[in-house]
Amino acid sequence: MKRAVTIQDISCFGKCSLTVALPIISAMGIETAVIPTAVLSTHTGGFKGYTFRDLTGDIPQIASHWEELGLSFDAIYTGYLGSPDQVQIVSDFFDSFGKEDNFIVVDPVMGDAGKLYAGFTDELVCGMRKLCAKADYIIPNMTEAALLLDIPYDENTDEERSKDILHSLSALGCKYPVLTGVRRGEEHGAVAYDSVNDEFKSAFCHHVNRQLHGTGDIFASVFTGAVTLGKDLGESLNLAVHFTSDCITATLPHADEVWYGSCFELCLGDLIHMIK
Ligand code: PXL
Repeated sequence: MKRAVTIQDISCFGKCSLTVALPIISAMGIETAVIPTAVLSTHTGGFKGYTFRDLTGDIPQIASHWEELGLSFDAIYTGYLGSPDQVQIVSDFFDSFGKEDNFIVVDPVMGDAGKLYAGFTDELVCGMRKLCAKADYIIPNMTEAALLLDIPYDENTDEERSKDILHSLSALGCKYPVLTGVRRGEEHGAVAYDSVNDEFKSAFCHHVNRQLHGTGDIFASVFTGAVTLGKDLGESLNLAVHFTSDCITATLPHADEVWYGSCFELCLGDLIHMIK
């Protein structure tokens, strides 16, 4: 059985980060260990007055206990990190647990639609850039790619620009950058660059016009799970694009009640079939 560890916050209500990654990666038949980086009462998108308990100090203690136990992971996947200190600690975790025969996925969660998420600073952006250099796969959206590359945000994701951005992202040091939220006419999807073989991959499906919180986390979780199961870059991209789109579609009839996230739970059964 494969084993992954995911390092990100737990937003107690709101369907993102760990409350998405844990059920999705587990449903894919992968043992999923977690390191919660912070506990929030809700996610920060649209809720007011949320609580935030920083667990930065716990991360090195958890890591050293795991080192004593001799634990190892097939995949290490990080998402939302709440502070620049956390970025450094996660970087140390990569040094301890990253091996020749496993891989690291960094989802540089920092913002969307051209805006940084609440509480994020330039220092965190700088730290995230360094973390991306240590990753095998990074999964930014256009906002995060612009922040990582220090270029102005621009929604244009035509083929030439996406390829330029992927090239520049790979120059940060990661082998396989993946760019999400890419539009091509009526289609929506993701593109990736395999810098080892100098090949581009892409996956698209029909665009569903609805922005929902946590869809980036759904994409990154399915993608990480698929690579962990040994699927290649193109297949993993395809699965992540189609499953994320299915989750958005499944949410449409409930979109007024569930404004804070997607009804991904309704699609978990299908995911089990999609990976066969
Ligand atoms: O989905 C990304 C995410 C993760 N964690 C927290 C968030 C967000 C996006 O808003 O607020 C706490």
